[in-house]
Amino acid sequence: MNRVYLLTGSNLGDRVENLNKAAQLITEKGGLLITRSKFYQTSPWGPLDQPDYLNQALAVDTSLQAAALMEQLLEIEEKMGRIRSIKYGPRVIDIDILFFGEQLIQNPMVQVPHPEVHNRRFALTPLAEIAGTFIDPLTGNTISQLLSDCKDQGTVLQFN
Ligand code: PH2
Ligand code: MG
Ligand code: MG
Repeated sequence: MNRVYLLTGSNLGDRVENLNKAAQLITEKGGLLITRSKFYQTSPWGPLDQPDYLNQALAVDTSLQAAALMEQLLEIEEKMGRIRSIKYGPRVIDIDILFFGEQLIQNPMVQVPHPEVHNRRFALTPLAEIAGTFIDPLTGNTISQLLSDCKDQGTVLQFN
């Protein structure tokens, strides 16, 4: 069993409904949902001419290996109507694996820790809410430390 940290994001359609639906499908197909952060409204990273995102971090316990979990997540994205077009462009749903236990994995299918997690406030803020003391196996720093060191100027606001 591994504790994994996921980030969901949506900036098209009913964003709350999309993140809720993704969380439900993740529990059905990925593993046991342990915690969800609040929703955060975040300014788009990448092309700025797209709507703000809602992002949420999730802690999940899974018995799947990383590649198998990734396959399930991609299926959920497809089922929810994600069309892959513009890089970093708008999307109904995106589900990223931020951390997969303490594992370090670098292959074309799966990269954990997520190669950009250290540079993205929209990922670190929700993650710090649910796992501030988790230690990044790459740097040895806690998530809270990564967040205070993060240079990303993007806006991240709690969403009610
Ligand atoms: N995801 C992206 C590109 N840009 N910006 C924010 N704020 N949140 C995201 O989840 C996000 C993004 C590509 O995965
Ligand atoms: Mg992403
Ligand atoms: Mg993705």
